[in-house]
Amino acid sequence: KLLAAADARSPPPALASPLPSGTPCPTAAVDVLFHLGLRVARNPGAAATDTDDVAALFGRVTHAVLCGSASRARALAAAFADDAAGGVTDVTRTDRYALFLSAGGRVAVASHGIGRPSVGIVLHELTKLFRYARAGGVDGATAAASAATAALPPVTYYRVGTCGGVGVEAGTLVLTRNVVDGRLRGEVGTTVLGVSRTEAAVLDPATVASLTAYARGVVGGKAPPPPSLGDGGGAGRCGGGDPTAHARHCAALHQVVVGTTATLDGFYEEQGRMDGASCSFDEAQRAAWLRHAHEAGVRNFEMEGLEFAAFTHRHGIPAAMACVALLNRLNGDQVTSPPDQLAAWEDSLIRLIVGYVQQRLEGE
Ligand code: R2B
Ligand code: URA
Repeated sequence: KLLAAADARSPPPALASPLPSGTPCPTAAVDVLFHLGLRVARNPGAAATDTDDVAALFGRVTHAVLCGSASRARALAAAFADDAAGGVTDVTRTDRYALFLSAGGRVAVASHGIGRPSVGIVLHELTKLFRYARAGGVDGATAAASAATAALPPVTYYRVGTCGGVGVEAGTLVLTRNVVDGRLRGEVGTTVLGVSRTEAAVLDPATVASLTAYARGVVGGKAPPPPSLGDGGGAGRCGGGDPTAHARHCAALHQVVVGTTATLDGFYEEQGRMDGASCSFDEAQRAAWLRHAHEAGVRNFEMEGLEFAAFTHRHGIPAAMACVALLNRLNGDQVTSPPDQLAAWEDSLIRLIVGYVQQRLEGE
């Protein structure tokens, strides 16, 4: 009976002819970026009260760094401020996502939470934010800002975070060449207006190559990590003689690997873990799947890359991903490194991305 009732329901309206990928949505006179807690007046004549002057705040942004947690976003923004004039502007308005401006307003740092839906939402709102900021569409006072920002390069997006290494040791920096799903396919599946579709998930090769070259210059050789990492020192271990502060600071990272990232929609079973609350496979099946992924070129597992790559590709946004491996999944499931070791790896990753973006800013 239930089946008959379901059949009788009218089918969802088919999305027969979708608009071209990345077509901007129509927007109201005041656009509420709900999860960021920002309100943007679109027209000079629109009510300027209760809206945020996004052109003044975000009009100079050329790099946007996204990471999982609010505290990591704050640490990233502070690290950018160490290296540039001006401090950090905290633009966080909700407890959904943290948002900071640093490096004199040229770098935005946001948290993205965990998983594809979470990163997808903040990507939509940030991208609209930067669009509005550059168009100067707030009020008359921002027309000058709009003219000044017209010539800026496009905003480059980065996802920096943690991951499970696949055949790479903890403390390895994994840079993503391409992203795949749990079936090792380089596309993301979504359902829009009742119609399922797939979309390519591709990172910008030029940005990936340039970040790789930088990372290889500052992260040390192929030797395994020395026994005591995270001591805050490490000068000389990183960068093969490179005297810069960034090279010294990235000492906790012991090698750079460029490879395929698999994005999974869960941390436990979806990543082949056997330490969740329940388990639908055995040791042999786990090992076979991890081996299969490794043989296909997968070097890390995480939870947002597919959405990040699909979104940035759809919008023509240059983007790259850098993640530090917290463990080698071929050896186990649990993250057992002590907190100060985890902090040292994350701090090194922050130093690395700050150094890279700083170098890019100098050339802009
Ligand atoms: C890496 O770490 C998080 C899960 O612990 C998730 O956000 C990811 O991609
Ligand atoms: N993040 C993940 O998604 N997986 C890991 O194993 C570690 C961090």
